[in-house]
Amino acid sequence: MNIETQQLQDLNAKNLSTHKSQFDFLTQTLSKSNIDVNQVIQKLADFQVAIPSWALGAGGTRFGRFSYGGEPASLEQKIEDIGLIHKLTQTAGAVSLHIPWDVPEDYNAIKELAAINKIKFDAVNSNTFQDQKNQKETYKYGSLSNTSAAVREQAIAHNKEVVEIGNKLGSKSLTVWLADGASFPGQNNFQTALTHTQNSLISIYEDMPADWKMFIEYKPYEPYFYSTVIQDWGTSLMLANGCGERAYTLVDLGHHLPNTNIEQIVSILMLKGKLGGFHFNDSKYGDDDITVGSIKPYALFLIFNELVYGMQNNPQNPELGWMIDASHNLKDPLEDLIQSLEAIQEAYAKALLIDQDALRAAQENNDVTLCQEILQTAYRTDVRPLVQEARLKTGGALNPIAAYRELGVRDALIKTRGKNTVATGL
Ligand code: LRH
Ligand code: MN
Ligand code: MN
Repeated sequence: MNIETQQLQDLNAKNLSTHKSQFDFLTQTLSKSNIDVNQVIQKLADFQVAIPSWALGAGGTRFGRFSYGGEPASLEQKIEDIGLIHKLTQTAGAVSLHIPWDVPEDYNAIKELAAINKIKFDAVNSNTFQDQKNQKETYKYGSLSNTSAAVREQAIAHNKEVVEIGNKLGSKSLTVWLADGASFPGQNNFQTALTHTQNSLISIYEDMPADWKMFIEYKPYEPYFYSTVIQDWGTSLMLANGCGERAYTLVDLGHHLPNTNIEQIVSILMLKGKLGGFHFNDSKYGDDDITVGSIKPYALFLIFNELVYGMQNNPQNPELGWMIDASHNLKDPLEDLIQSLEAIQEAYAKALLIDQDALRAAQENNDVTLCQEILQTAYRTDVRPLVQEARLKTGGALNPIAAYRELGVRDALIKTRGKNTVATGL
């Protein structure tokens, strides 16, 4: 399945005049508030989010898995799927690989295919939360934190191998997420587990090429339910500091207890120059991994407000690795990812409209009402014409979901790949 530029232009032509009038109206309104619309559009066009290699098939729950049909059976097909999403949205110019779910067989062929589809290789993810075939030691009682040196060594070696794989593809960062923890009080010695984890991470860190970054992801619970070794951003930051300059915290939106103020975490990590990567998703209860912006779009906007502030005011923080980490079992996985990308772009666009100078002045004057007005004026603006204009400029679809359906992408994929397909992932 291939989407031709001409096909998109033909589809866009049908809605062009409506778009133009909406865009012109919004531009006039925003210009009155001294907003440089062209600059906003350029920022939106430049913003690229990596698609996780584990989210292209229908996800499962721990109770079951239902095939969606036409799912990718190989890494090649996954790259092709990301190529389709990127063609439509012009926002998905990267892939984040999970190893060993998606180890390339032929590196040159994969690199070539990715280049054709204009896809870069973003952070590579290690996996020490499942035992793999022919693996000597088990991760049942943890990996980098395990009481057994042999298990820790195996997990360290796996992470080093993931870096090697990523290096051959042009990746520049490793994301480490550990399931390590305990389900029962007394099961673990907290101090020993953390000390082992720090030492294991240092060993991986010291082996990374000099231009690589390490992202340390935290999560409060699941799969274990009493304690998790890297439970929160403070623990992650402590471990990152213990490794060195190129180790950072990774924030996954789903990895917080209900009502946690994630935007404040983002802000403080950027102040300290230690926010490295981001996993977008949304949730109602726990690490639900559902479509970005589907439950708490205002929270997402507030997070983007801090990200925009940090990108403008915190040169000590590196450029961030943006990734989606969402996957579920109901919608067409590609439509789901397109919706996530749109939600990200919208939240970013709204945050770019915030009058930062006015907000700062209102904060200094303790004008609480005005602070809220400034934020909500930006939030209540319908920014979709800006996001559409950015897509139009870069050759994408004005309406990606509508285009996806009109082009019959899923039917074409089912035709070539079959109805009862299963992709690697969760
Ligand atoms: C853990 C997690 C982590 C994994 C991914 C599959 O919940 O967020 O990032 O690598 O899910
Ligand atoms: Mn994650
Ligand atoms: Mn998660």
